Amino acid sequence: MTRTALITGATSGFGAAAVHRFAKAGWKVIATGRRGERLQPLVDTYGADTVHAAVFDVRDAVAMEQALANLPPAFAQIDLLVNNAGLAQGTAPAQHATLEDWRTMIDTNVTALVTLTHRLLPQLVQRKGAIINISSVAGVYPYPGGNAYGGTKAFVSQFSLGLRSDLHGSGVRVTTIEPGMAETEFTVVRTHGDQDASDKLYTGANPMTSEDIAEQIFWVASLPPHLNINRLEIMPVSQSFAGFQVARE
Ligand code: NDP
Ligand code: 8X3
Repeated sequence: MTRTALITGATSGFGAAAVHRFAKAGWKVIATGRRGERLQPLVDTYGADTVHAAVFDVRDAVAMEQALANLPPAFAQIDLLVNNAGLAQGTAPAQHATLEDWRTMIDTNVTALVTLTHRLLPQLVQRKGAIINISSVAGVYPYPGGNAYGGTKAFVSQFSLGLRSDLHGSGVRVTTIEPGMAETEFTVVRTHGDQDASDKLYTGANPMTSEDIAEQIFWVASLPPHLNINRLEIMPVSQSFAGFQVARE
């Protein structure tokens, strides 16, 4: 039977690559994001029977509800929710960060994610579906300038484990994927549009690609139904850990 995935943040990066991966494998996909002009080519490529574009800002609960209430019947039964839409804003230390950036990250990475999850949980339970939440290594390992971004991703990881616990016995699977450095529009967004900073970060680093992460999302979703990957941390070989720091007088 054809299964249906709802993938947020499908206009770019991991989300767009995941739409391709799932659509090519025969899934129906609801692709969401604000930039509708980037979703339409996905519909054109795979056909309106395979990809449905739902254009909304995940922070707008009313628009989200309208999009879900107006799904075509063929897309209304969702088996997999991929909570991928998200962003970092700023790299400044906390004492120099803007409250606006922090709120944008919390509204997008946390509030929107729990709103959509809460909305879809009843049907995911009914269909013994699955949830894949895109967190980050930033939610596990602190680094300078990670402050609120890392906090939002720590929430995503712990929320996912909590869901797993509450959904015990329901057959619903919950996975957190925690990627390290991957080249997408992430750093251009984080730096408020600094393409040079993004290029410098990734040049020579052999970072992961969107397709690398899409493949992991697809693998997790394709496992036999008795298996649950709780969390999957994945980095490029070129990235690892640095030590603690000590400030001396
Ligand atoms: P991109 O910037 O390439 O993609 C982000 C996606 O999120 C876009 O499709 C964007 O769509 C969507 N999005 C952001 N804000 C909103 C909003 N308010 N409403 C609707 N959609 C929104 O970045 P990535 O693909 O790298 O990021 C995907 C996820 O992976 C994020 O949660 C990110 O935190 C996480 N991540 C990224 C890593 C990396 O190194 N790249 C590593 C670890 C985690 P649009 O702007 O069109 O609305
Ligand atoms: C993005 C990965 O290492 O830039 O979540 O924080 S990192």
